[in-house]
Amino acid sequence: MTEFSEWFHNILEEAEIIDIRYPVKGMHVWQPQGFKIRKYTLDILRKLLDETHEEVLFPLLIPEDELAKEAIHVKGFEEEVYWVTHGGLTELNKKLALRPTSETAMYPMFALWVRNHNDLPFRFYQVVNTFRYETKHTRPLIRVREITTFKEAHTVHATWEECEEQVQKAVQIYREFFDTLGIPYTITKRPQWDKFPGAEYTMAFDTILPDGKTLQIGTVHNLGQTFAKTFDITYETAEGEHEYVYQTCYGVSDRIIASIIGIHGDEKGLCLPPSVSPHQIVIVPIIFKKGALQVLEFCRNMADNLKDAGLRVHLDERDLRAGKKFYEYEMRGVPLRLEIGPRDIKNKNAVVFRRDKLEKEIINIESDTFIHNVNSILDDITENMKERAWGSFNAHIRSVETVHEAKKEIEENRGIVSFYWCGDEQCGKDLEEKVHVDILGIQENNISNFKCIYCGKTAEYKTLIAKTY
Ligand code: A5A
Ligand code: MG
Ligand code: ZN
Repeated sequence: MTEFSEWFHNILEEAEIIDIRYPVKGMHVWQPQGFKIRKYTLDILRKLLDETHEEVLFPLLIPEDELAKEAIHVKGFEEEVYWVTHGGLTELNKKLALRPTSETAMYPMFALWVRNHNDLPFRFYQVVNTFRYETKHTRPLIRVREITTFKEAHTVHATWEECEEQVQKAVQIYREFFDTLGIPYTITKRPQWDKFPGAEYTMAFDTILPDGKTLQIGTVHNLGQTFAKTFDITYETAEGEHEYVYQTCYGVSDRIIASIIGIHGDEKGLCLPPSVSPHQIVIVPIIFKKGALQVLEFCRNMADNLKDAGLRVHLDERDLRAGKKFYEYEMRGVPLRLEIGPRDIKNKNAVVFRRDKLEKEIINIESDTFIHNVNSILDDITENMKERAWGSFNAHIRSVETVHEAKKEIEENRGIVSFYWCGDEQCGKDLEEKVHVDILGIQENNISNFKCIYCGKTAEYKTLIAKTY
């Protein structure tokens, strides 16, 4: 693969996912193909969340005084907030922030909604656009200033234990979500200096893009009672006392789509998991002058049958060379291609091309089990893509025993390097500077008999470092 970022930009353009020519930095246009991938991806996520959450929709604008209430939170976002200062020509007497995230939009309302212990827990989510004036280099879908696909969940609990449980449940939901998409990940607890502003702690999912740099693709935050105290969110206990609630929030973004594209793609272009591909199957009729109509009719009938079975199928009747069509659908990442000519109809067998393996198989097209067989191939594609992605991911995680080794591994092979670390902030920051990496976080607690790779003190944590996006 050519340099990843070049490949990535080219495929976004060629496959008509995103148009980056919109004249505001960090803000881009979803084109129909991209929008469909986004939609199917969100469908999967919604389905997972809807089992235990309710979807809501809060306003985009947050009054300055609400945003400012939680001091640590606002400090974390102060350099990234876009402000609305005018209504027409009139200067507003209270500035309004474009939400960088929605804690300070939602929690004043939560304070009104939460009354009694019987009301709890609350589990809400919304899918919205959020705005962050990012100062680091912006990249489409990866670091944007308008995050167009910000799924944020916010939960409210009566006890710390329930809150902790919810963190685990959220991690489990994201696991399932990324597993469905075949996106590999590590789960770590971020260092204290890198947690979400206002959180007790942050759990993060990171994946590795083809250039060996990691991308944070999701975070789950235990907010404890920090926001509850700031926004006065209390509930009445069974004993009639008023207690502050405990909260969590967790989010994912457009980076999911970036990962699907980056991780599964290859030199031919996109390779989409069937679950999110706008077309799961394309039928390409192989037409000769003789018998053309018969082939088309057969293909239309086949397309109808596949559609009736709930599959997203496209019959390409355009008067173009088959080879040109093959090239296009390979580039667009369509998982399965069926090639149907007069001889195939006669023999009841056709060529089916798998985008993941770039291999052809023969499939019986007239048996009762045709639909079943197509479905099993699609399942096998999903499974194969997932295995392949995890294989490559695991090959890019190596554990080391010295700082020198860590530096060498990162410089030569990128990816993720793991070792034991004491957990001390100053030690961690020195290490980050010395090795030119970021600490992703800690993986396991309560390890004994190991020494910190950097300072030599007792190490309690297996720690992951990487060059990050
Ligand atoms: N309220 C919580 C959920 C929150 O805002 N968490 S967060 O700040 O960590 O953002 C959630 C996720 O959004 C991150 O894990 C990251 O995957 C993604 N994200 C953050 N900034 C982004 C940006 N500028 N562009 C694209 N995705 C971004
Ligand atoms: Mg930031
Ligand atoms: Zn140390």
